[in-house]
Amino acid sequence: LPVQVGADFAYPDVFNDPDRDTPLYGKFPDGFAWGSATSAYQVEGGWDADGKGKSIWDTLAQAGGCAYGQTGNVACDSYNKYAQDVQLAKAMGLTHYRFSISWPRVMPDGTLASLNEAGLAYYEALVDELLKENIEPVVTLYHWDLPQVLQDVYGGWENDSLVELFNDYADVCFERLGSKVKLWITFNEPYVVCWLGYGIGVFAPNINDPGYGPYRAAHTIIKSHGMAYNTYQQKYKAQYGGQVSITLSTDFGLPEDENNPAHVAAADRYMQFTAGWFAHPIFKNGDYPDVMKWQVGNKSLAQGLSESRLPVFTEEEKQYIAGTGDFFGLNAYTTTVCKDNFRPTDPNYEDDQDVDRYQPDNWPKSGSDWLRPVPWGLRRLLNWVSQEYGKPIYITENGVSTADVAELNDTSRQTYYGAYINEVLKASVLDGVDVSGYFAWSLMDNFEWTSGYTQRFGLHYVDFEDPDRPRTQKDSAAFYAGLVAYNGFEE
Ligand code: LGS
Repeated sequence: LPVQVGADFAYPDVFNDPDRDTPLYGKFPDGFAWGSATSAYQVEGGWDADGKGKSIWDTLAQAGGCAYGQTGNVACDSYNKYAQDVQLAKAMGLTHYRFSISWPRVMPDGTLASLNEAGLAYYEALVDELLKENIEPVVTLYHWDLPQVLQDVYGGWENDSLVELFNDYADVCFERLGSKVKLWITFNEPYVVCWLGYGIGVFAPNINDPGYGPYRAAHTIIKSHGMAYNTYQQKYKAQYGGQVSITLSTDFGLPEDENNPAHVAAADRYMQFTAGWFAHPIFKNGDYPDVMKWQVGNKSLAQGLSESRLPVFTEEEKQYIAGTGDFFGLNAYTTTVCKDNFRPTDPNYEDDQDVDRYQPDNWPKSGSDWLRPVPWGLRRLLNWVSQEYGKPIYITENGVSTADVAELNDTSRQTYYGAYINEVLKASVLDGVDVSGYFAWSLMDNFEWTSGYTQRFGLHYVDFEDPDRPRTQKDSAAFYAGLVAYNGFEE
């Protein structure tokens, strides 16, 4: 397949990017990490196997909360088929594989007292299988599947008790897998956890409290991340020398009018409220972005409250949170147009940002409503992240869905990967952004949360009707393998 860069996506000319359709040929830096990613609940199945406890996603899905009443009870059955998954990764020549550990598989009730050796053994076997094939494991500790008991007893992430409980869990994972795993991610996309889970209530644990829930949950998550990072530094760093960080998600915020400073500020504000919420404390000074303190603080006062709805870190907390990321894990899929809509006294908790956001109707589409392919947005986002935080960046997820049909000749996915990865190359080579690696979402079709199996993101097709869950390579997997083999784009 020829290298198709942006040209296949017919964009309106309004958002002017001079070299967006010009391919760049060449290689990524030596040692660039080429991976793909999955997460426990989305692929493992085995929801109650060998002593695993229930997670908040088991609860949501089993109660019928996902499309067509579908669940991750079996999913891709990776709990039994992990060796096959490793072979898929190997066949593509991947250097890295990112997966997550299910907390309730390792600790069914979320606490050390319930430690489940069978659960740990599964991850030890997966890691050994990867290392046997010379593929580096990248482990996410929390990809959304909180032990249900911690939701029932403590109310989940809104409760400060989870800081130490998460630290106990992380400590066990570091201790048991640390000699073999060198790249650790504490949390996947806390923005989604906090906003969708505790704000608008569409994801587990389905709490609808936009004014307070997200800010409280984020506060606990940031402290939990900081404590786990410090635990690694104190107990394991000298011996194992690994890196620990967090994966954050944001769309690129594109100002509706780049010559209008109010819209430029709105686009920045949008990225501060999504990525900066966590990145500012962790990579900068241990505290929230000023713009969030202003927006959430002033809003609160205008709403007649006596104090800001944004919780406050103590000086001691700020100190242990600042500088707790060895790299920036970035999940990025699309771009959102941002327009200033400053409403300082608006009592509507649903929009503390004062940013109107939309994606124009004439942008290209995918199998997901929210995902419009905008390759050049990723280059600009990488530049923004690099300028803001100055850390090496791993793109820990990027990819595209297609509708739920058995399509192996997935040309749109090949176009997407070609175009997006070429923009990563431009950011790396032309702009000097320090990009350390790229992970395609996903290794295979899997359980897409509340969308169930209706959106397929995989490089491999999975037949969910067949009890064996057979995997079949899509053409995009071969295309991606070509980029991996050359370490870039061959002219
Ligand atoms: O599968 C998830 C992918 C696909 O789309 C993965 O588990 C996540 O880490 C990541 O969030 N992923 C993803 N992100 C886009 C989320 C958009 C949510 C829009 C929801 C509208 C109600």
